[in-house]
Amino acid sequence: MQSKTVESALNKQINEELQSAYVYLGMAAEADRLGLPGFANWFKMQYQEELAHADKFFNYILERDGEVKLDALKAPEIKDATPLSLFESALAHEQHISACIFKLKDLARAESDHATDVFLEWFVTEQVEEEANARGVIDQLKMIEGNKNGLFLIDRELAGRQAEEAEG
Ligand code: OFO
Repeated sequence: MQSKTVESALNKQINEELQSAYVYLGMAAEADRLGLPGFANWFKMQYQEELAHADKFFNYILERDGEVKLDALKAPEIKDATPLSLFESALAHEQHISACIFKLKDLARAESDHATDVFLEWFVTEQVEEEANARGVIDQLKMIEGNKNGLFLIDRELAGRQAEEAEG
């Protein structure tokens, strides 16, 4: 049985992951509004990946004989979006999630919760990839400096992201 402090922090992380999903769903809608179906696809896949992350925490709490407590979500705030601002927000969001995971890991160690410490390893690695993915698209968008042909090509590339890749 894990400590109640760790359990409560894991429950908070379910909310963070579901909030991430909600943010990406909002970004998918915004990308569609901007006429970028490939971007919308990428954010929709990311939305699904975040749901899978929330599910991992959900299942883990139950596996440890804990109690899942779900909390309310906030509406995503996306204003005056551009292709670049969407991905800059995605990167900032992932950096926030990385900080949450590191804090959780510190807590698990402080509580001598070895199982949770090991469970969180996957997320540490995943966050490196999530930040790198967003950064990669930001680099491409900066390179084209708003050129429409370039944007068309990036949109086509992002349209290729498949659900399998998003399983996480
Ligand atoms: Fe984006 O990795 Fe979960 O939140």
